Amino acid sequence: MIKGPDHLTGEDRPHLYMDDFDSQLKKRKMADKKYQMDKKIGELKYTDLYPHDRNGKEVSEAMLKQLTEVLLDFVNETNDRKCKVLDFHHPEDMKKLLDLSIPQDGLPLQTLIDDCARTLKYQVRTGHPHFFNQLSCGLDLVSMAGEWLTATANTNMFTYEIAPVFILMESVVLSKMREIIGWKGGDSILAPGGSVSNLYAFLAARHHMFPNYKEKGQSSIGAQLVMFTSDQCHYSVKSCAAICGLGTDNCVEVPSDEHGRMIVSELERLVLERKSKGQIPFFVNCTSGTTVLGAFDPINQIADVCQKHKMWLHIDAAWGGGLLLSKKHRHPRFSGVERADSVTWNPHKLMGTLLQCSTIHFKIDGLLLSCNSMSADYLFMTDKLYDIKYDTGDKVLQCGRHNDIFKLWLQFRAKGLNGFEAHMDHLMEMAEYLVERIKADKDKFYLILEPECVNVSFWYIPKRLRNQPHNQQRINELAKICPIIKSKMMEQGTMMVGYQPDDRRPNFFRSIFSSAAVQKDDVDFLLAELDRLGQDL
Ligand code: ABU
Repeated sequence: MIKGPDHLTGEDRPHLYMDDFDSQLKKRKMADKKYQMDKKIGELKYTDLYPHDRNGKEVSEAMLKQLTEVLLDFVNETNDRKCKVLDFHHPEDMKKLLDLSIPQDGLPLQTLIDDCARTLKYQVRTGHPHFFNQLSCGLDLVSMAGEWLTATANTNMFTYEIAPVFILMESVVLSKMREIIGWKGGDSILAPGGSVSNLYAFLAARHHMFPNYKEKGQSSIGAQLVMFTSDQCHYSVKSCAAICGLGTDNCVEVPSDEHGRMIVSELERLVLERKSKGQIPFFVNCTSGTTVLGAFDPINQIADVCQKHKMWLHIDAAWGGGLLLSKKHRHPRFSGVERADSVTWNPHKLMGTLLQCSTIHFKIDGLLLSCNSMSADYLFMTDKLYDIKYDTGDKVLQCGRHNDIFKLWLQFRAKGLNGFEAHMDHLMEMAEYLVERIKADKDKFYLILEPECVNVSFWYIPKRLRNQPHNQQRINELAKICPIIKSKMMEQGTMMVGYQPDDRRPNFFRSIFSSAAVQKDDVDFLLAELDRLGQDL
């Protein structure tokens, strides 16, 4: 019988490359020594830094230069294929390797540097070429440089008054993204993640259809609002229904086909069904790049239904949005995208912008402001010395807003549109290469479906299950193996690739290509490593 990871305890755990706990502790001390500052400076405290000490230039610079060494080592290790992707420890062991306590009196500068070094030592290297685990992978150095600058500038994005350059950058970049979508004009904003971007779309759609909702609430609608999305959509779409008063029963899941794409005839059938009950279908979410299978719903067909029934068309392209930048891959996936009323697009996914960087775009200008504006007197005064349309903070739900634009603008400057296009084409090429290798090694791997995006879904087949009919019994066995291989790769630290079940099948691997670091030899490594870890299971 195959044991799941819950049963793998103590000596059962694979320790092939793992050091024992004592040697980890020794290594921790070595790591502390590596970043030794001048002893006299290391013994000083935060009060010797700017701004506490007006003459703190020398000490401040010494500390930040030492920190830079820590960060650069992490960058080098991330890009070194001989380094592990992670140094995994169970939470209780990890607590012993770290000092997480909050002291009564502040600690010396050397201890802070040691804390930083130790933090990165045990952090998963998500930019490592063997990290295939998440939709957001990679460590784009230009974007990282942007994030360093952003942290140093430390401003809030609510007004032009305190973020003049960043606010203008936001306007230029978002306008270019709308142009890429295919719109003239419109409006956009950066949001804290794709889920919140989808929420903005929902709120704008309701506001557009029921402008009195903002003041009068539910009574201005009078009947049950209903929204529609495919059964493969991101869960945040359903959460809009939960938090905006519809209830999840009124977020109708439209069945998808075997590729994971919405069945549009079912959408229309379900819209008519709800209409016949006196309800108001008002919003359709069309996913461009589903989280697990990477499927693209057919935009033009969905847009026709929306037009016929006067519903708002939102496209959740949080994941697939980057492919808008590729002439080769944009069509047919995004054919009809310009017909949408709103589009979510996360540069922190396919475009490799550092986390987080999520955008939401609207075809109609002015809607964001009229929907969300609260005109707080203390921030958004109307008698300022500059054009107050640049006080973008009044368009958003939150007050304080992190600067997520500079790292994206700098990336656009570095890559240009052509560089981003080449990046998209490279990611797709890596996914195509994995598919080709899987098909060429049918004995050991089983491709679940031809991917439309950079999500490659497959099973690994251990020796004992090779040359057997691919029936439900074998699928169930292959599914049990996924978490075991995953636990081995994490404990040995050699690689990370995700697995999950979906509504059609039990556990399978989903490999993601969204890191510029990945080359063909890394794809070869992925397959060889799965085989090394799994062949005898
Ligand atoms: N929708 C959030 C991303 C999920 C993932 O990285 O797999």
